[in-house]
Amino acid sequence: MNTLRALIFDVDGTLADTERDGHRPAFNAAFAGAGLRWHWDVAIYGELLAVAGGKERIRHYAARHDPERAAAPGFGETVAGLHAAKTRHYLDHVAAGRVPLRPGVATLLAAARRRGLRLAIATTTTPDNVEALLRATLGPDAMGWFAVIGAGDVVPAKKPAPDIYRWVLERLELDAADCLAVEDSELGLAAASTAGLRCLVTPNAYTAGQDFGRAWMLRDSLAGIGPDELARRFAEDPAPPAAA
Ligand code: XBP
Ligand code: MG
Repeated sequence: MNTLRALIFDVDGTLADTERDGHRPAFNAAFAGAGLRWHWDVAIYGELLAVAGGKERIRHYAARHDPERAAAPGFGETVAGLHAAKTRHYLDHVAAGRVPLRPGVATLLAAARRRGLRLAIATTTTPDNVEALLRATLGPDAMGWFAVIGAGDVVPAKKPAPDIYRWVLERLELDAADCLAVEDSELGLAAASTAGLRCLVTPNAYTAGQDFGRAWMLRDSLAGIGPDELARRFAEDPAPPAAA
């Protein structure tokens, strides 16, 4: 029997709907600021979400839509500059309080803390973005709620690689079999599952319709689910297969 000891949350799409009206316009503002005629509309951005990570997403798009520029010397610095500008735009947006948490998230986090569960973050997004969101939505002490925050380039391979979950598990000093991942996407589910974690998936408008066959639990939202029920269900279920 396994005991639930920690919840490991993805950020984008899971804690908050950050993509369509947060990251996407920030990318577009960075492109416009650099004089590029690139624009990611809602549909294009949905397709680009198949690539995790902002810098990786820019490179992927450029290779297909602006191949000469992408092949030119110095394009690596161009990407770094665009991404830094994008992050500044995104941080302004979040700090202004324009990105609320998804329903049930704040309640679940607070209840999990009261129950003594440890909390952690495993995300591909930039660390500053995580801090800005937690502070803007949960208050100035919110970073301290999380025992481990794994974000951005701390691991070279982003989701669906399991690396960020393994990085977090190592620092939590817990077995995957005693932790639950919370994700919104197929990429995130793959990362968590390959790391040997059970995964609760709560899809959003961009990820609904993806394949969540490997999910331990699938819910429209985190509202109405508490740590007691999660821990009970967790204890009843056999451990997932050992991590690959
Ligand atoms: C989220 C992402 C992130 C954001 C952009 O994936 O892919 O890259 O879209 O953030 P997940 P950065 O929710 O699976 O972690 O621009 O800071 O990379
Ligand atoms: Mg996500």
